[in-house]
Amino acid sequence: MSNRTVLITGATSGIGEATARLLAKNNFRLILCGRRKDRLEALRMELSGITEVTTLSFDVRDQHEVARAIASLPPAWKAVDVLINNAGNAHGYGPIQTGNIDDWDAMMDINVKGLLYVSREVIPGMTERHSGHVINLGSIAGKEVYPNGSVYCASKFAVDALTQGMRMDLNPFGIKVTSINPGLVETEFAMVRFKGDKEKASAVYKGIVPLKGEDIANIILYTLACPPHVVLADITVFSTAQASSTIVNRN
Ligand code: NDP
Ligand code: 8X3
Repeated sequence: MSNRTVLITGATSGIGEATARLLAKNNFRLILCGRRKDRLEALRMELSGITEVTTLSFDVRDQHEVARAIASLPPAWKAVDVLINNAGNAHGYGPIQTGNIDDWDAMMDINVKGLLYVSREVIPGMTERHSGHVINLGSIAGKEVYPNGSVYCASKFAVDALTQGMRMDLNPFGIKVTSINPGLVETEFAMVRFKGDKEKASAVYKGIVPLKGEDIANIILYTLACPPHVVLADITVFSTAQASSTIVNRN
């Protein structure tokens, strides 16, 4: 379908990993990013028989690390056509009055500032070339707030605002900007949120058929397959069992 170069943050699990696999099959060149080097290397080995793949290991919270990593890309990889800002997580679940400050910092630093740091390094190449596509992973949590999730929701509301602002600022350059806002997707997300508590994590998806990383990957591929004059600006996607952040039909 394409030989565009795509940089995916958070490619070591869940939505990012599924997207890497699907885009590889569709002939996109991949820059896979994440902190876990072993997983990046395993994915690189798996996918490099199908397409060209390179990896960058960095923590999106560290602006200097982000800048250094992206500057280290060899010339053949410097022109990023598609940036998928996917790295992110919820950390903790509970009311504001007893919130854990480290969790708050993690969510703001990763989901908001990390997205900004990566965007700041990649987007100038797109504006120079007057072409590109930025896809930000928002969430239903960036559209409606739910109890015990206020700071994660705030971080995703910020992503929503940034996506809208990017679309405006990048409009003169012909750069597409897309926001994808899923409901419940079964990935490592709940395990991270509940700090490895399997019981709490599996309860999130109990009694429903949740979305899978592959479902979001398919939407990303469809978004990328649109003709040059079409941009899917803002997509909210639920499993059929979900109607809102708080209404989930569990059997
Ligand atoms: P996963 O936990 O499966 O994946 C999260 C990814 O983000 C991992 O690859 C992880 O890589 C990366 N990441 C986390 N922290 C950092 C960091 N500090 N620096 C660099 N990379 C980091 O979750 P999902 O796949 O579900 O989440 C992907 C995106 O989708 C997130 O933005 C999430 O908010 C959003 N989303 C998820 C939903 C869900 O229900 N699962 C619903 C709506 C949106 P590593 O640890 O190797 O660094
Ligand atoms: C992830 C979806 O509902 O767990 O962004 O916040 S939710």
